[in-house]
Amino acid sequence: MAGLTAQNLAGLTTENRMRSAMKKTLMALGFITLMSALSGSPGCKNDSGTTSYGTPPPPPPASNTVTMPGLSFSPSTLTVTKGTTITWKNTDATAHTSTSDTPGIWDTGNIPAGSSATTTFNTAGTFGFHCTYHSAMGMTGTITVR
Ligand SMILES: [Cu+2]
Repeated sequence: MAGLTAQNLAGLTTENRMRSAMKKTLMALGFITLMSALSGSPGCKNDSGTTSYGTPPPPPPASNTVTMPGLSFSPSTLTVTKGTTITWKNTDATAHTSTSDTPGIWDTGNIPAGSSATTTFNTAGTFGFHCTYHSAMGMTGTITVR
């Protein structure tokens, strides 16, 4: 236990010294690059995994599915990060669409029952959407991209 602690402290000191010297570079290259550099260097193997510092990289864009049960979107309100691809999965017994309220942003066109379509959201904003067949029946939603 004591030996392990000493080793960890030594590792931490080494990391901190290295961090000071390379701070700007590390900040530019990011955490992933640091991790791969450490794991790619056998001499530094004791250092990898003993400490965690800095801001983790943002999570990769999520893949989200919106289903269409009973003349509705589920979820009807969602927030995603830029770059997210939404799969519109028609789980209903009738055809639907996912169409932006503002014309021309996106429109899946007809999605037959049991089929899917995808839309990738690369622009931040809040977008209302609807099914062109059933918007009057409340088949609407809102997606926030940030
Ligand atoms: Cu519909």
